[in-house]
Amino acid sequence: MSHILVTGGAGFIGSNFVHHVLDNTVHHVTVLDKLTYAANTASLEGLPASRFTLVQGDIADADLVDDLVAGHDAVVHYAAESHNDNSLDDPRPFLESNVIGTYTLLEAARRHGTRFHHISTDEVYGDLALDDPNRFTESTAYNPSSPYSSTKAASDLLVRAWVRSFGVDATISNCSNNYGPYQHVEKFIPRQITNVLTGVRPKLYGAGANVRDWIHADDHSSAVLTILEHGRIGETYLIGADGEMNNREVVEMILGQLGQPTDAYDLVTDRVGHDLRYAIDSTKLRSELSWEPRYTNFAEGLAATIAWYQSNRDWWEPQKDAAEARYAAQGR
Ligand code: NAD
Ligand code: TDX
Repeated sequence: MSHILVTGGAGFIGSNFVHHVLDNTVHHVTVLDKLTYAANTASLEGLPASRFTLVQGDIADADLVDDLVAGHDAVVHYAAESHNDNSLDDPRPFLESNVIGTYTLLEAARRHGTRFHHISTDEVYGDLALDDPNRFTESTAYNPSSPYSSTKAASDLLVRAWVRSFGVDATISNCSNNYGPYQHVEKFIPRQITNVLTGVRPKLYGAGANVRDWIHADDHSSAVLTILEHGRIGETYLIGADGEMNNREVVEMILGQLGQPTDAYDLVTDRVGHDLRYAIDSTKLRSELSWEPRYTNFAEGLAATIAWYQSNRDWWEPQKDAAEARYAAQGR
């Protein structure tokens, strides 16, 4: 049996991966999480105590990280400051967690010869024109736009350098926009669902024409486990499920599924530097490692996600006022 250290395992995608590993393998999981505003330990309730341990701590704490990495067979690194809007207000925590934190983990993996998988984003590639026939591939040049995406790009480059210079056994995955249960209400889809559930109109940035390539978090987790078990060391794999939609279409679908008029949203001040379109070509992952997404019907996945937010108000209500206060201060 392997012991896997999952950083950021109390966040949206990390907690989904923890459940996925415990449900589908015999591995033991330790979560290392700072428990920032973005974490929710309720996402980890009910896990088997014999196979799961939660450690509260910072991935930039070198002594703690060294101790933990020494006792594990693999590290799967999700921990990050993850929200673009916050990075535009205050970039420093993004540098500390995403860059220094990743560096700290890599040094420990190097010392202990530990398998390392780094979770990253398609945002490192910048954006595409709406009519560009191309999608991002593993060979697309890095061109990040925001403080958030530039720190993720920096962390990817650190991983590549630690593979080449120090022989760390690492892989990288860059995934498109995730949706599903347990996502923080600051993010687009949960913000709009919980707005409608609290009697507030959804807020679209700019004209709502920006395109995101949606993937269910369960599909992201199955892809990461596949890469951890079968990926080639030193390689990058793009993860996506062919889910391109513009933001207006998504808001209209949320409103429609919640029985509201589909034009009952507000257009608000655009995000500065707002990336226009992301689109992933995941051919390498599919052909080399035989991975396929299970959630290929976005409307069905969205309906299940809406149902989850409707029946889990205790999970998200405590975060909602603080998230909306941050948006109000930004005029959004
Ligand atoms: P999230 O904000 O929901 O969770 C991040 C978690 O990391 C939180 O639990 C937080 O407490 C923890 N964390 C932050 N800084 C830490 C530190 N210094 N030490 C220890 N723990 C710390 O984020 P998410 O949406 O689940 O994203 C997880 C990862 O996936 C990130 O690396 C992100 O870049 C990447 N990613 C996200 C998406 C997406 O659509 N959400 C898409 C592609 C990649
Ligand atoms: O209220 C909103 N209105 C709106 O129109 C919010 C919160 C967002 N938007 C737009 C901005 C984006 O075009 O919706 C789109 C999605 O926004 P976010 O949920 O903030 O996601 P994004 O900026 O695309 O980044 C996400 O995907 C890539 C994650 O937050 C990142 O962590 C991941 O790397």
